[in-house]
Amino acid sequence: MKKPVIVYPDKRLKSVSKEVTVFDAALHQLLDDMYDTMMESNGIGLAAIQIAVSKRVLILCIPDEEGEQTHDNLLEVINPKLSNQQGTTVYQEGCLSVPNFYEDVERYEKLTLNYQDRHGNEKSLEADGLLSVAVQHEIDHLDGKLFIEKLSYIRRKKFDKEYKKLLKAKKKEAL
Ligand code: QAP
Ligand code: CO
Repeated sequence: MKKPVIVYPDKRLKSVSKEVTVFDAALHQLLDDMYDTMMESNGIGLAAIQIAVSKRVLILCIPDEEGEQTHDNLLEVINPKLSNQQGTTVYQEGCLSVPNFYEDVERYEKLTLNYQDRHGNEKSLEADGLLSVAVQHEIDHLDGKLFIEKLSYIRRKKFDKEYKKLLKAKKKEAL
């Protein structure tokens, strides 16, 4: 089932998520709810804290060459650990918890991801390109960090201004 996505400046987005120790039906339900929420919100990645669950769980579904998001490309990542980070790359990022704002962010170009799947099995993969960027963006959520914190001073000022304007417009709409 689709869940509400919490948005900046909600303080829960700053919390550090806890390791998963039990791989049960409740965890599988969480992963399924995250999938429904991500797909219905037109996202390519989602961390559990974005639906207010403080666990080290994230999902990714990177579109293929035709721009299609297929269930075969769904990656369910639990208790992730990064290593072998190499190079730098810049990508224009967005976030379901920071709606309608996109800005260039610098990340590692390549990395190795170790994680557990929904059954607790240990997995490992090498990532580059958009997958690498998305993994880093989502792991930041588990550590209570948002991509806007990585912007230069001048770009952060631009964000503060634009986002305030957006929140004001939304409040008006709600009246
Ligand atoms: C994180 O972000 C990401 O503002 C996933 O109105 C972003 O799925 C990883 C979205 C870029 C790598 C590169 C944002 C949808 C989706 C919005 C998302 C919006 C509608 C963001
Ligand atoms: Co995000």
